[in-house]
Amino acid sequence: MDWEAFLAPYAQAVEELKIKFRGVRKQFNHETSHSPIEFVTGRVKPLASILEKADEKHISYDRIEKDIQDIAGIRVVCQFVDDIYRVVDMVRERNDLQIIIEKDYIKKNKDSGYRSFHLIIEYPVQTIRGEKKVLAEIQIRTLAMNFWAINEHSLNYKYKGKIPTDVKERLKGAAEAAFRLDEEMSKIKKEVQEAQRIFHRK
Ligand code: 0O2
Ligand code: 0O2
Repeated sequence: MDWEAFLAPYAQAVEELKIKFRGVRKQFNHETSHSPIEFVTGRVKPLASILEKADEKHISYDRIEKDIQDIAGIRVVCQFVDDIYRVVDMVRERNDLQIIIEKDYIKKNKDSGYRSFHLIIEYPVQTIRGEKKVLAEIQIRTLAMNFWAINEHSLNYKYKGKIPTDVKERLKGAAEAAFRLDEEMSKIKKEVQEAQRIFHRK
């Protein structure tokens, strides 16, 4: 199996999608007072992680491109929870990609405490042998959700996926605290906007 050739269209998709979503942020910043996008990152899943996931989930090599849907990953980080749904609506309207699956882990968080909105999309990449459609995962989350997820991810790495029960419980507590912070910030934002409207009327 020529893995380098297999991964090339995914790398192309990640680069293109990063440019496109960073372009959206730039346009919002230029034309409005608030961009729903704070920053955008992306990565191609390392080959070792792809093979590990295939092994764990009993996915044969010829099924990897269908069954591992986050080989290409884009992450869109927002300030507020509302912004996440604005970004989701925007992605739904785009005609350069197609949404295959939507997973709302914000309304219903994962057992770990993880929250984010995931979109699995199909994205067409132009290659020298014509168009190749690849699957990609877009993770959309707030800064607070991101802070939690990157910390939990590095603990998972440290404990090789077997986080001790007491640490797990504290992480769940921290996830709730992060969510309360998001809710509180949203309330403050609305009050500030309301105050500004009243001020302008006067
Ligand atoms: P780990 O342990 O895998 O998290 P840029 O210069 O900004 O265009 P750059 O700096 O090469 O691109 O990378 P970027 O996009 O900032 O990503 C850096 C880290 O974020 C990587 O972590 C990625 O794993 C992680 N990451 C970014 N976007 C995604 C995503 O959409 N999905 C997933 N799963 N991870 C993402 P490290 O440093 O490799 O470590
Ligand atoms: P990495 O290192 O980010 O690439 P599964 O992966 O079996 O749980 P599924 O359906 O393949 O389930 O995907 P899911 O759970 O919708 O989303 C997969 C990705 O979401 C993960 O990729 C993580 O990036 C992120 N994610 C999901 N759950 C958690 C969690 O509890 N904590 C953190 N920190 N991230 C999570 P990978 O491949 O697991 O890893």
